[in-house]
Amino acid sequence: MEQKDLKEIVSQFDIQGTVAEIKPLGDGLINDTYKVVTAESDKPDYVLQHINNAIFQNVEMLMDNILAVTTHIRQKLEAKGETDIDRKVLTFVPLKGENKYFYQRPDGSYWRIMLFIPDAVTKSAVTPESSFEVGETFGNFQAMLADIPVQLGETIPDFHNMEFRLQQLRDAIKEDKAGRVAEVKDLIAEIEKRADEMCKGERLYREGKLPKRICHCDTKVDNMMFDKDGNVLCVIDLDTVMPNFVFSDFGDFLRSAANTGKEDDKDLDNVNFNMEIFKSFAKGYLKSARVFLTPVEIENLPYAAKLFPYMQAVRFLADYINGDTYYKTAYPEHNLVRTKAQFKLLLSAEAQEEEMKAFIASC
Ligand code: GN1
Ligand code: MG
Repeated sequence: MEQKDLKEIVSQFDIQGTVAEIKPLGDGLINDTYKVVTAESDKPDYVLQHINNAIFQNVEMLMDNILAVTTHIRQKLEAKGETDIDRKVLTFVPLKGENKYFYQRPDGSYWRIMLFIPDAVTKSAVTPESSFEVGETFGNFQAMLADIPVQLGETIPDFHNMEFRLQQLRDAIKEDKAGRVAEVKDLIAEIEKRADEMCKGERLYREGKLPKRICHCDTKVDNMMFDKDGNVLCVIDLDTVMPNFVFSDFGDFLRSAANTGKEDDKDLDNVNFNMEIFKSFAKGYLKSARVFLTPVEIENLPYAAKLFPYMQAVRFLADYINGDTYYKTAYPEHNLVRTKAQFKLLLSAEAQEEEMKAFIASC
C-alpha cells in the first residue's frame, strides 16, 4: 500500500508527533504490520496493523477482547508496583475524539495502532535458560487473566478445537478443490491414525474434567518481546486471546521453541523436539501456574506438547488442499513443506513422550 494511504489511515488515530515514515514490520502469517516512525525524538513510534477480517470476522469483539485484556494486565502490573509498564503490556491508541480502537476505511479494511515498544526485540529461538523464564511468563499471563471481570468472546470460534480442525481437513479432502489430495494420501493416513488420541482434550471437556481458562492461543516464540538483556517484556499478538484449554499456550509455545529447525524447514533432519527446552519451559510454567492448574491439566502437558505440532500439521495440510486460502505462502508447496515439518516434529515429540511424562511427574 502507498505511503499516502497509510498516512491517511494513521491520521485517523490520536497519535503524538508527525509521521516521518511507515515501513513493513515482522513476518506474521495473518495480519499486515507496519512501523510508524515519528519525526520527533521525544515522541513515541507506533505499530500500525491491518486486521485480517476475513479471518477475524468480528473486529468489534476482537478489539473489545484486546482492550479488556490489556487494561486488566496493566492494572495488575500497577498493583504489583512494576515500572516501565508501557513496555510490559501493549497500549492501543483510540481514534481522534472517539473511544474506539479501530478504523474502518471506506474500502472496508480494518486498522489499529499501538505504541511501538522501544529497545525491544523479537526472537525466533530460545535457549533452555530463557525458556524457563518464558514458561513462568505464560503461567503469570494466565494467572493475571484468571480474574478478568468480563466474559471474553471467541474471536475465532473453535480455534483450537481439534475435532473441528479435523473436520475442516476432512471437508477439504472431500472437496479436493485444488486437486492436491492424491499426492498427500500418506500424510492423511498418518493423521487419521492419531485422530482419536488427539481429540482427548475435547472429550475431557465434555466429561467435565477439563476447564477452559483465558489463554493467549498463539504463543509462538516470535510473539514475545524481549529486552536487550534477553528478559521477557511482554506477549504480543493478542488477537486470539480467548477461553481455551491451558494446553494451547503450553503446547503451541513448545511447537516453535522446542523445534530445532524452522516451522517450514525443508530439511526434515533439522526438525526435532528438544527435550532440554521442554524441561526448562515446563519447570518455569509449573512454577507460576501450579497454583491454579488441576491434576488433569498437569498430567496432560505431554499430550499438549504433541497436540500442537499435530494440530498445526492438520491446519497447514487443510490449507494446502484448499489451495492456500488462509496462510500467507511464499511458494506453491509452502503449506505442504510446513505440514511435513510439523509432522516430523510430532514424530520426534512422540518418541520422547515417556521421558516427558516422567519429567512432569517428577516436577
Ligand atoms: C498464525 O499471525 P501469526 O503468524 O502469529 C496463526 C496461528 C498459527 C501460526 C503458525 C489467527 O499466527 O494459529 O499457529 O500462524 N494465527 C491464526 O505460524 O490463525
Ligand atoms: Mg505473530
